[in-house]
Amino acid sequence: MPFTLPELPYAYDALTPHMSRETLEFHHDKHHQAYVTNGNNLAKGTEWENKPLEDVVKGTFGKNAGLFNNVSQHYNHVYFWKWMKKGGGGDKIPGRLEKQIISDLGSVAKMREDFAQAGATQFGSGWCWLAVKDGKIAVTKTPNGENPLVHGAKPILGCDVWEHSYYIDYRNRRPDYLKAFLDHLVNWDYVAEMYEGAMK
Ligand code: MN3
Repeated sequence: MPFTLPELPYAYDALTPHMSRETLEFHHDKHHQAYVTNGNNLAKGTEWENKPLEDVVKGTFGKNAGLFNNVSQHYNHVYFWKWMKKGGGGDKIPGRLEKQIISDLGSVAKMREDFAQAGATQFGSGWCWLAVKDGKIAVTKTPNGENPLVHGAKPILGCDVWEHSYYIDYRNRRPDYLKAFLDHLVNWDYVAEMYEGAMK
């Protein structure tokens, strides 16, 4: 199957005022669509055509920059939409995940602080993450379209800090966007689901 653009799991205005309809229209319909279109065009006629997304991300890293950048961004955005929901965010984290965050990162407050710091200090475009590696949860950041998969980890939460993700709503105030993401948008139930999957 070629890569396809998934529908948003909520209405375009569901995340206002923290992420506007205009941002989601541009970010999902234009930017994510472009990664899908370019990924399919670049995979065509290669060994990667119609291969599972995760295999293409891992297999092209460091080998085929053009294809990797597009498919990795496709992967990142497929999950990014699901990592948010209306009325999300805050400190209510499902039990097992909360316990491991406290055990590996000190506290929920420290995790939030480190995650926001990683996003704010990612120079230029990129992502900040919670990822599981060797059974432990870590906060990381990556440039451009890179993600924890290519570093032997499994992403369970990521925030897009490319300017296209926040400039319409926050202009240059990336830290305010990260705070709104953590306070009002994160779908912790879905993060917990990915965490359980990553621990198997
Ligand atoms: Mn993006």
